[in-house]
Amino acid sequence: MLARILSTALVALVASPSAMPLAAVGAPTITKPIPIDVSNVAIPLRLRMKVTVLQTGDSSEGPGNTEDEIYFALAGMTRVAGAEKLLIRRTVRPQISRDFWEMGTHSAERFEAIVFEGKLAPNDRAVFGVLLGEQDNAALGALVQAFTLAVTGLVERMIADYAEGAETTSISADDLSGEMTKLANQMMGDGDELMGAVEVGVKGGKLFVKTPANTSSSVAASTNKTARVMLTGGGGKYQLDFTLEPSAEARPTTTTFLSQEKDACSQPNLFVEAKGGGTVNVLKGDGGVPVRVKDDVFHWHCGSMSEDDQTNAPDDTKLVEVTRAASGSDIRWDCYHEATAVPQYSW
Ligand SMILES: [Ca+2]
Ligand SMILES: [Ca+2]
Ligand SMILES: [Ca+2]
Repeated sequence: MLARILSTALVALVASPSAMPLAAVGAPTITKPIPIDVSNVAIPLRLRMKVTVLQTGDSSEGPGNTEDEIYFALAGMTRVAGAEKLLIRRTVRPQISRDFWEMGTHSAERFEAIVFEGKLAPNDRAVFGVLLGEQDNAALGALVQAFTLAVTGLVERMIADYAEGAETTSISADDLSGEMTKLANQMMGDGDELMGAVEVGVKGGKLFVKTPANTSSSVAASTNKTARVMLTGGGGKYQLDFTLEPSAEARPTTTTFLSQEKDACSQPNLFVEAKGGGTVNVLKGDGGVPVRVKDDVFHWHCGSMSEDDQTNAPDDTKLVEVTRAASGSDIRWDCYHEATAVPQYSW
């Protein structure tokens, strides 16, 4: 982009009669560099979000309920080159095998998502409200107050940050408020819990995060490019890590937990065939050793390589994390689907 602007500027210089007055022809020419306004060049950016569970909310609701059923919802607004746009609400769940991202000690520990990919100049801005939800059957009465306080504060904060320094924003601000209210009403209507809510955005080419009062959320650390937010709603503890980066960087991979499978091997060495050839040796006592497998039917060898066992993991399995008991023969396979994350919004 800069190179194109530069070459255009040079062509303009050569072609401009005023830049080459006739009187100067034949005389030594001194070409002064033309100042180029780079203060508002749009840069292609990506905003990533990583969600990590530290403690599930459902584990406080009784024995046997170890896993949370997590999803996220979001909406936002952009002002790019002076044009305002509402980014309409969406609720994000995996598209395969399960309705929800199950998270906890027996399922996924984390997943990654992309909030947006798009060009932003320093004068542009983008703001998003991100809600982390948990499927539950909670009583509506208890949810209303928590949602109302959190979402009201969040929307006020977002509109203030978005409108700052702008001449007209009222239409988008009203629309955003409507989108966020619809999200909250839908989540409450389903009896789902709000684990946390955060405003995240880009202003002046820099990342910012805010956690208004009553959102059960707090900013643990933040720079112009990264931020960590802790969510403690619904009796749980979740960590959100945001990263603002050039969109030329590789997109993150997001994993979706499918199931746990069990097998047995009493030998010291367990060789698991990996996608693309070779084996990974998993020893007794190893925990969560990742192996990318060729598909849902993958082979493994207990001790002697002449044995050839196979595990029939769920369809769509791309990755297994292998855990072996320190003594005895138990093997646990945590099976995941793996895919490249796609942006929730792009421009
Ligand atoms: Ca819950
Ligand atoms: Ca649960
Ligand atoms: Ca639940």
